[in-house]
Amino acid sequence: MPAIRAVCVLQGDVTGTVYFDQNDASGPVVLSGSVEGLKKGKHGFHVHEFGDNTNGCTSAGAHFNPTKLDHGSPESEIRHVGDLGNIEAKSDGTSTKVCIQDKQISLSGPNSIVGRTLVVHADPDDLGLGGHDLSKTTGNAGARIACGVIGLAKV
Ligand SMILES: [Cu+2]
Ligand SMILES: [Zn+2]
Repeated sequence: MPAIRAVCVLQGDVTGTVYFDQNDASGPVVLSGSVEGLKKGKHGFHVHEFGDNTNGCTSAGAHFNPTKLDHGSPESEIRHVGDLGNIEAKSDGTSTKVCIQDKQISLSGPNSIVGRTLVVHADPDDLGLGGHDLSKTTGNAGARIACGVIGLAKV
């Protein structure tokens, strides 16, 4: 299988560009890029089900969850495929590097995230452990402050 690359341009209250690279269809996907303008702290970072932004980030639906499990940490066996945890801004308004490697998302097959939406949230994702009503569905990560559709890119 040839390497596949996808890209997402994030737009909203913050902006960013994130690349997704996968060398082997059964191997990990490496995310790289940056998000500009975040408030200091952790921000939930997920792939949501639909590549639909007709009514803003809301139209992207829930977390991409083809295996019908509860929300969780990216390291957990029990998680949504779209659960990428958090990105963390070191201080207000600066550029935050995205540097994530994930074994569940893919750029082809049943776990493909191509044509879906990447969302950045206002608040930290509690990784399913917060004890809040929303912990097991969204990680209680708050508003969707930026999003973009993930599309195929030139390798
Ligand atoms: Cu989300
Ligand atoms: Zn989730």
